[in-house]
Amino acid sequence: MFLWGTATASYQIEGAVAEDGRGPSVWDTFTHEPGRVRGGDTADVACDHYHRWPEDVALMAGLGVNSYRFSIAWPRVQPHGKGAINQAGLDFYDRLTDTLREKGIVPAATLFHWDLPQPLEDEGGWLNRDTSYRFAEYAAAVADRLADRIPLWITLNEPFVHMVYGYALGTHAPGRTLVLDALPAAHHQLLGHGLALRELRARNAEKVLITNNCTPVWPASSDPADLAAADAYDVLHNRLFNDPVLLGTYPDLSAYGVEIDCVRDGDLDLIGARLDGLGINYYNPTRITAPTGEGLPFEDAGITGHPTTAFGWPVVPDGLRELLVGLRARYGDALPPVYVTENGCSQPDEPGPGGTVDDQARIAFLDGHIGAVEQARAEGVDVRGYYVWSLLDNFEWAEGYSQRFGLVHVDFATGTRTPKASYHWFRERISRR
Ligand code: GBH
Repeated sequence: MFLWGTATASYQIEGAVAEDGRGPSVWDTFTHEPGRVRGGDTADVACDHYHRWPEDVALMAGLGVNSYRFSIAWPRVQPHGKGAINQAGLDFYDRLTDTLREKGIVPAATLFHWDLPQPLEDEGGWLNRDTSYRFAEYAAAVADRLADRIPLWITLNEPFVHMVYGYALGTHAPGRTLVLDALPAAHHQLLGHGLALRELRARNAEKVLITNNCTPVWPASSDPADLAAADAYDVLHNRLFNDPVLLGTYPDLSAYGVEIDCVRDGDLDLIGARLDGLGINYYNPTRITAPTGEGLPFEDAGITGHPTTAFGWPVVPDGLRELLVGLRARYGDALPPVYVTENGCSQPDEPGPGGTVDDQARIAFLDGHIGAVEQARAEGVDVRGYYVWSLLDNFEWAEGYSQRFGLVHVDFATGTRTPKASYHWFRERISRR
């Protein structure tokens, strides 16, 4: 069964940040620091999904999706990031899981979508190897409770983005600006993935994936310097995360004057253990040129000549086909079935007269990208699912509530949900298959 779904993440939709024993996460800390998030927005309430989840499940049932990808908030399950398990936190996901199943919607749970318990950050966060072991302990507790009813598990969401924005550039929590010294955050996340994978297997989880955000890399010209820069970017963005989980090796970084010096014996065996699928999030390709100054071995050249989203990201549906076919070409039989665990766009959606949201640009975006998935399948790539980011307009990290990605509009003053035109379009689109 091909999975058609929508995706969300705990911190972006739940709110209720201090309820039923939830502890603080790095994102609670970050959003409450001045100047971090546009407009000073926080996710203290967000979509209030923690209270309105029955309405949100009903919206998905009305949409006709057969799967839902959500994330579990570690600080609800383990408020201190270690030690005692907070059963009230797990109860929330238990109820959600059962209700989804009653409606015929396959739950797909992500264990880490960036909301690290603050007490672990206080001990170094993902720069500290101990966090990998803490993550496995948390994964085991969640699986003890839910592995019998959740068939699809995603250990980490986009470790690249979490490393780069959270630890290298500081535009996301925890706000560190270590540039290339952020690399241990990559290895420790991946080690956490490998250790959690082992715990999930021990508890008979049906399918385990990791979700990497991948981008096709376009050299700005055929000049050898641009080609070399594009290759360097591909290594850092894509291969640094895909190679270890699919091949059990890291790409060679020595040409760029860096190394991952925290790898210990046995780590890559854990990280490279067999996966049941690779989750990929696709938003857009990246065009790369040779650097003009010292520092990083590449520069983003920007993409012109394509429509853009409200965020300014280029809309290139064929990039998704290119990415999928490229993964198959690079990894061959080492590539497990692929699930597109996120794809979508922000648009300036506001209700028009009569209260409807006529988001034709989102419809065009989704139509093009679903077409690209079908082409990739026709070209031999085993794609098993497609999840729209997102079900609801939600808290878009450093952009606060200013970027709307939902099939369903949310009025953040009242919490009112209004399905957009794209919601009705997607229902039609998936019922036709
Ligand atoms: C995902 O990250 C996250 O998983 C999700 O939580 C988030 O809400 C969603 O996407 C939307 O942002 O500068 O034009 O080259 C996406 C990671 C990183 C993808 C930035 C697009 C830059 C586009 N994104 N990237 S551009």
